[in-house]
Amino acid sequence: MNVCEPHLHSSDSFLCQYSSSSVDDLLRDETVIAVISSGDRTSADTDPRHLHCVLPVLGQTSVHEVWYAPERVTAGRDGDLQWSSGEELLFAAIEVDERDYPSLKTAIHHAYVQLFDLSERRGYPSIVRVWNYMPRINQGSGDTERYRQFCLGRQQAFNERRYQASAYPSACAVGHDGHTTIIYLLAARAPIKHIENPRQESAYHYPRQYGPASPSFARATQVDWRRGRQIFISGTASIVGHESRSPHDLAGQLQVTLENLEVLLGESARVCQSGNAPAMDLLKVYIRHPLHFAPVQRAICDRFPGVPALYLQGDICRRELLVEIDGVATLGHCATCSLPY
Ligand code: 3EB
Repeated sequence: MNVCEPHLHSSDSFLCQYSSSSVDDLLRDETVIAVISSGDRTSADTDPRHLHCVLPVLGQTSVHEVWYAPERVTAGRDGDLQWSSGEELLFAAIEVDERDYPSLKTAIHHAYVQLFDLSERRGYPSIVRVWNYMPRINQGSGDTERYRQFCLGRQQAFNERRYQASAYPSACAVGHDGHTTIIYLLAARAPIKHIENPRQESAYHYPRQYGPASPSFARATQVDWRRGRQIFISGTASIVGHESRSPHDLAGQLQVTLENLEVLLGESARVCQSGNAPAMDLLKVYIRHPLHFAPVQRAICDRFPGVPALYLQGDICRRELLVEIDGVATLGHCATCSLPY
């Protein structure tokens, strides 16, 4: 009898881990493709694999998000870009100071075009996941709101580089109090599959009331690495259909958000023809008000016991939203017979 054992468990994500080791120690490992630091800046970022993010860490002092390739990586800088790559995977990042551009929209457009062109040039055309951290995301009213201007610049870049909506990557877009926008991404050599959430309107189909350009992202993305199949989950918040639920109400939003994640994990299993729901490996939680940290942490630990979670203070792109959760999950499948468990 041929018995398939799961090759991966939720507790041993092979791709990403949180660590509080020193940046220097982490970078000494040549299979580390990226170290994203949050919290206090503890070292000069000279290595192109290291990126410092301005979002304050809640509940800890400083934590690093560490991404691994199974093999030694190559790294470099290219104009404003920093990147590193392994055989299957590219990490790329850009920090843009919008004061160097006519507008936020043009700065974002420029950043995205550069990231897309680098991914193409280096041979990783499948953009899996993008993290967007921008200053004062909720400032401005109506269509001048900065998040909406950001969406315009981003959409223009996707259009120009001929990405169809079905190729939009998973993403998150979170605000902070700093001055520069930080965008980083992971891209793959191999084809990938994007997944939508049946409980939510696709963001790229949000109606006009949310801005002149719909947000360009997928709800989740499936990637088959040699090491196994992973699901990247976009920032997920208290939105059903296209409407915010439980505005300004933390308990209500946590419930809706966790339900949205549940539905998305179920949909990922369905799309990937897996009998099992993906196992959550890691969570990244954005919280608007630092005082909400304890109740958010409690809800997350109840629902995802034992799953490492990083809590950051960040502004969610709709003012009435208080919390957003993203993460990485593993979908087990048998590497030898390709059958789902
Ligand atoms: C939402 O579902 C909440 O603009 O890249 C989540 C994930 C959100 C990504 C983005 C925005 C983005 O619309 C906000």
